Amino acid sequence: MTSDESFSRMQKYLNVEDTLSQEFKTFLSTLPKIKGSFGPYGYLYEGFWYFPMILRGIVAFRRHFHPQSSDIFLITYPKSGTTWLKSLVFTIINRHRFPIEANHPLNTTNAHQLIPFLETHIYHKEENPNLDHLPFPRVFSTHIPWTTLPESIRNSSTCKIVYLCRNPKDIIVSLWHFQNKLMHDETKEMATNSILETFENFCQGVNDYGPFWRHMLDYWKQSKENPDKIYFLKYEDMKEQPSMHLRRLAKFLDCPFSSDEEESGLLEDIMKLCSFENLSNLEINKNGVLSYSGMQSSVFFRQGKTGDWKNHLSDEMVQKLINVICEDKLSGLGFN
Ligand code: PAP
Repeated sequence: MTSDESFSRMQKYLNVEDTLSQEFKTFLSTLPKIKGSFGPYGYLYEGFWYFPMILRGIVAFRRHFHPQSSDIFLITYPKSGTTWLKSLVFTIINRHRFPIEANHPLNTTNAHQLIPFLETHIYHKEENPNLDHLPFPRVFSTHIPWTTLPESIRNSSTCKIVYLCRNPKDIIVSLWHFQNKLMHDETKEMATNSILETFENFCQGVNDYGPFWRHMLDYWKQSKENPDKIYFLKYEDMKEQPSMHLRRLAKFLDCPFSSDEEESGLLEDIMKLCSFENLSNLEINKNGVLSYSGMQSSVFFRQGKTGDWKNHLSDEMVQKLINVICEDKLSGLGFN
């Protein structure tokens, strides 16, 4: 597929306005809306902002999804390391079925295809898709906030949730690059080119799935109350102490590493397979296209590092984010 064909498929995927049902349009008309920097309009639903295409998937998911007791949900705020988390969890839970060898699925398939997004993949095309073919345990991913998850998942005592969180300064920079990568000469309105605009929107919470701090805090609080159900992981910690966090993650997912596996160097092999350096250099991730969205797989790989915000955010911006947003919203809750 050429990049133009891929772009036109992606356009169709994002711009669903023409394909919305009358029922959904009526529903949208009841919601507060704001001109979006990415996409035509953002709509406020249960305290969070969404692009219509995403909201349609969320509504269908909430209406039709039935959790199974062994379901695993990988949840992130966008640009927090979703691709990495999907790669790691897929490899951990399938390590007996798919040993780390040349023909491992991650070598030929982008992680977003292996672990599908609920709202933008599974419930994007169909209102009520049949999920019977999925192997157990089923693993899904989503950016949906805690309070918008179906009650059946929130109340389940057996489903597991892994929430990956990232430094918001790096999220902003990653988001800005992502939006600009999706921008096309003819459709500049699709994305902003100014990091200041992305930054201001983020601070006001008016980007997809925003506000960030509420998204992250709700999962953090839930993880404190129910640590067997929600595992709260930080991108930066995973970078600093990968083995320790991989071990904890596998234990949380009820598939701990045996001492033989540890001694054989399996943890290091998993980290290597799922590393940014390895994945971003695979043909499938350099030139492949995601079948469900038409997006180039490469848009999910940029630097994969911590601290790039230092190259993009001014002191003033950092001060605003830390003082006004983070400390104001997070103080008193013991979140660092
Ligand atoms: P999302 O949009 O679905 O949430 P996500 O994977 O969170 O995808 O976004 C891409 C970010 O994860 C990029 O961050 P950056 O812009 O700061 O570089 C991307 O580089 C990073 N990323 C992708 N794969 C990996 C990986 N294997 N290890 C670490 N970071 C990764």
